[in-house]
Amino acid sequence: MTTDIRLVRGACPHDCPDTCATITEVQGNRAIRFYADPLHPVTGGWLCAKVRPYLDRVYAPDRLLYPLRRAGAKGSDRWERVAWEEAIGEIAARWQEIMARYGAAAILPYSYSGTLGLLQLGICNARLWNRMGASGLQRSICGAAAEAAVEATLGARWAPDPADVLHSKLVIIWGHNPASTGPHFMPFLRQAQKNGAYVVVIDPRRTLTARSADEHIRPRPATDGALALGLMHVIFGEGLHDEAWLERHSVGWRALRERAAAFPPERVAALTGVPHETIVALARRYATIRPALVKPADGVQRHGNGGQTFRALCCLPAIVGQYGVRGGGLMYSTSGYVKWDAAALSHTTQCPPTPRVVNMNRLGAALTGEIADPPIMALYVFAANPVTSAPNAGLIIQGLQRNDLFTVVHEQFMTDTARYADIVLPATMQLEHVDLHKAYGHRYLQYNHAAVPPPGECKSNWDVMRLLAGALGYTDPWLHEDAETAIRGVLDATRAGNSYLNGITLERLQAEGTVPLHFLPGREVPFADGHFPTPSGKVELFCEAMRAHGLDPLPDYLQPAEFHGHAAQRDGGAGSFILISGASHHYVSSSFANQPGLRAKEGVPFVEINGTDALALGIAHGDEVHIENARGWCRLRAHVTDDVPPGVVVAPKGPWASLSPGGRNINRVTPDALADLAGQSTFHSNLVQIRRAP
Ligand SMILES: Nc1nc2c(c(=O)[nH]1)N[C@H]1C(S)=C(S)[C@@H](COP(=O)(O)OP(=O)(O)OC[C@H]3O[C@@H](n4cnc5c(=O)[nH]c(N)nc54)[C@H](O)[C@@H]3O)O[C@H]1N2
Ligand SMILES: Nc1nc2c(c(=O)[nH]1)N[C@H]1C(S)=C(S)[C@@H](COP(=O)(O)OP(=O)(O)OC[C@H]3O[C@@H](n4cnc5c(=O)[nH]c(N)nc54)[C@H](O)[C@@H]3O)O[C@H]1N2
Ligand code: SF4
Ligand SMILES: [Mo]
Repeated sequence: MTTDIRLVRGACPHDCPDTCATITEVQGNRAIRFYADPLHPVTGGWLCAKVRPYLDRVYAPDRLLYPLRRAGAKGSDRWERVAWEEAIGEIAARWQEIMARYGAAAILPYSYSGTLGLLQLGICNARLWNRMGASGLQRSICGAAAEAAVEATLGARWAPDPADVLHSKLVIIWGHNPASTGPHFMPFLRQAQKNGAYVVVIDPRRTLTARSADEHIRPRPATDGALALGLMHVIFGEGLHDEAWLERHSVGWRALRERAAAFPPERVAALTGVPHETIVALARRYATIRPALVKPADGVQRHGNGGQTFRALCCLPAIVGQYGVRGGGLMYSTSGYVKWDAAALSHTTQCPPTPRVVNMNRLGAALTGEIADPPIMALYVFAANPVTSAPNAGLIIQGLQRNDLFTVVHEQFMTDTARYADIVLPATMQLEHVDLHKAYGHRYLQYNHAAVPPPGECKSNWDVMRLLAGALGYTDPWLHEDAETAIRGVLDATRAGNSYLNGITLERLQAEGTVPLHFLPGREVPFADGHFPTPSGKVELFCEAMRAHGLDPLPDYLQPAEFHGHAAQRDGGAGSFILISGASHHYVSSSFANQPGLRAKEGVPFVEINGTDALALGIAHGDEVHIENARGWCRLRAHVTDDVPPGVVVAPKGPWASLSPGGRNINRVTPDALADLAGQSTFHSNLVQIRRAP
């Protein structure tokens, strides 16, 4: 007997600006088809290569289905199955012991972006931990410096609708590779280009995005701050700035002009490696072609100087009066339109103060002694895979091997991190739980209905939190709400103070799936009313608030510490290389990197090296190479290509160590040093040595 087919609306939960609207066809209890919502204005009826075969992930034979307890040495991957009650009881008992002896600060929850849902991430990384008084996590692995720079300079993380690029005549995509990392922007960009827009990509690597640009400019890594100041130098010097706009809407433009005076094109050419004429031509284009859009993402700020670099990028549209113009301005992130009500989300007023905050980029150091009084004695990881994705992974593994550390990992798969757990709990996937999603690349909310029941004994993040709260004896109702009540509470509280949510109820989200944010007339284009929600009400080119971060209030260019003493102009062969490890095309960070179909497409983990360098090192295309620095080493397959310039090598993030040659991945060599702003990660300020593997 065949049962009817139901269509269930959902949202892609992964860390990607596009937050696609999805449809699952369900027959009985089984999802039989999964595809894009054809009517969503940004999803546009197609999903990316990663998520199109999503049912392979949902029904993967290696999914975790039952709680497991370690039955061998840490990391030995030997397990015994246990019942949920036993697992939860053991976790609660161990935590209570630790709290009694060291205080709850000795417990560290670690989560990041396996899902971006309001419930399964937002509420789950707040409520229980606040109630316990556990250590907080500084969530700075991704775009913290850019976020802080945008908020300080403009007052809010607002961005145009992606379709507004159809009004642009010049688009500068800066340290961003949307063809891989936010692919639903590309059809809009193609159309803009057909309409005559001139597209410039600024990236040391010839990315998929750069291939189809009108111009590709390749600065040396981490010199973008100098490049931006050099553009300002030319614009001010030639009187092409919009003085009337600057007078009315900005703070400190004359001081910034003085700063930019120190960056003449000759100096900037020497620093960046970008020819002098290219700098002058781009500055003139940017000042005269309107509307002009600058679209940066996070790759450019994962450097020691990422905060100041991003400050400089945020200043550019002001110099030429492009904020508030449709098709102009800055397109970084839309996530500031809806900031979930903090009290409703986390109930902090009913909780002890957070005792301390641990920077997630320093996880290895934190577990091995940097954090004391009390030391970290318990780690709870969910929606994250730090052994694969966090920097200086060797030190993290050293920490996870501590016999006195109690580690719990809630996961969908036996990841590199889960292998080091004492207890592994099986997690649901997006088709099996409910959630609400806002996007960082568009301005629609997406509701995700559960489509099928969880397989085996999988439980959602929120359901596990509720069990843990119960086992710890917490009776607060906000730790036990059902999923819908929790989402409704945060949505309703947020809507009360946020006009972008006018008329957006849970019922409407559930019925319609996709709901556009509400823009009051005249506010569709960010900053169109000339007001910036900064302390001055203006664009803060000179930003007093930067002093509190120990930074110059004016944007500046300083070389990251990792590069001090490193020859600016390399001769190839000798010395060290700058290693960039940005997004891979077929994975989202380490998510999907265990899926056979996608691994086959991505290929053996590789590093791109320029032909000149390869020749000098005796490396041929396809050779195995040894990459090394003081932090560690890994082995990758060499791709010899002029997609990377001499002196720079590129090895995409994502491959699991356990599925890589030698059982190691690129994060064995990446730095856990912090950037100049917001505790930002510095993955790309990374010097390595390379040689042919014996
Ligand atoms: N397919 C895929 N999509 C993803 C992800 C993924 O892993 N795979 N990750 C998701 C996540 S977590 C994020 S944060 C976003 C990131 O989105 P993006 O920021 O677009 O992605 P990245 O590849 O990290 O960095 C973009 C580019 O920055 C360049 N870059 C590095 N250093 C410099 C520099 O000094 N100057 C300049 N000008 N460019 C530089 C890199 O070469 C890279 O091409 O993408 C999301 N989407
Ligand atoms: N070398 C290098 N490394 C990088 C970067 C880089 O540029 N270079 N970029 C960094 C960036 S931008 C980011 S954002 C981080 C991301 O780092 P992480 O946040 O650690 O992301 P992933 O590695 O994708 O791991 C997410 C895990 O969550 C699991 N998961 C998914 N959904 C759920 C759920 O609902 N519940 C539970 N319990 N688990 C779930 C997935 O199976 C997956 O194993 O990586 C960083 N790593
Ligand atoms: S990863 Fe991005 S592009 Fe792919 S389906 Fe999800 S939201 Fe869409
Ligand atoms: Mo990220």
